[in-house]
Amino acid sequence: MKIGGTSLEPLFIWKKKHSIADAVDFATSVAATLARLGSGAYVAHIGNRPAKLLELYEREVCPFSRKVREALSILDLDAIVHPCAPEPRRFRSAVEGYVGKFQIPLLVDPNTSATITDSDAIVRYLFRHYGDGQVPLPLRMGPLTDASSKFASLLRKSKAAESPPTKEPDDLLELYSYEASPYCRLVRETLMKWEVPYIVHNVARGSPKRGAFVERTGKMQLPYLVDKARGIEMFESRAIKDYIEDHFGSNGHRH
Ligand SMILES: N[C@@H](CCC(=O)N[C@@H](CS)C(=O)NCC(=O)O)C(=O)O
Repeated sequence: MKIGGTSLEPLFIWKKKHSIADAVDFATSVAATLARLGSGAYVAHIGNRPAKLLELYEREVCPFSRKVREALSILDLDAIVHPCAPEPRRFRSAVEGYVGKFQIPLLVDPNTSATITDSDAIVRYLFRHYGDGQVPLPLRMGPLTDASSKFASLLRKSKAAESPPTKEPDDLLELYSYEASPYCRLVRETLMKWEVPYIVHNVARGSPKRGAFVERTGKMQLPYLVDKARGIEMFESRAIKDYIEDHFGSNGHRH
């Protein structure tokens, strides 16, 4: 069909592949990024690199965890992520073991043996140890930072549904991502839902790791999932979400 010389075919194909619910889901993910003024979209302030991977216990929809993920993206830092669902199960005792109670975000740095809670303390620590010591404005506006992050969490609250525990994967998944990407968020939410631990390779805009990524995959597109145990690598948030649901969700034990 053509209107005013413009073919509407692409629109119909898009509608067939995506439901209205998908469109709303993506729109609120974009809005969450906008609420935080795109913080975590660009790399900056890079300093020393850690020899061993940092470990983060967090929750995708937790406003305080978001601040820490933004800092990791800005500083181009990878980490082992232990995503905690709203009713945390898999990592509850590990967090309680470190903190004495369940509180996230929790950063464990095996390089310095530091164990830090409180998002502002973690952000300051990261920029001091792995940056140039300067915390960027969107992360140091106190109550305004927290309010905008809480608003972003509100927009994605429906993604925090409770899920039954599932089998832990044998090997850590690896996700190429960055905090401000609306598509990457959809994947991270699915990992949170099933509490699937993974290594996050943050490759925000300007990341020095982007060249190697393109060499490896042939193009610059995120998210990108690697499941070494199964020899799987894939693009496309929808396909990755389905893959996680199929292999690590409630049907995971069947694979
Ligand atoms: N001031 C702390 C607040 C952290 C906080 O309130 N975290 C919540 C999650 S957003 C929590 O751990 N709640 C306990 C629970 O979920 O059981 C920070 O900035 O990190």
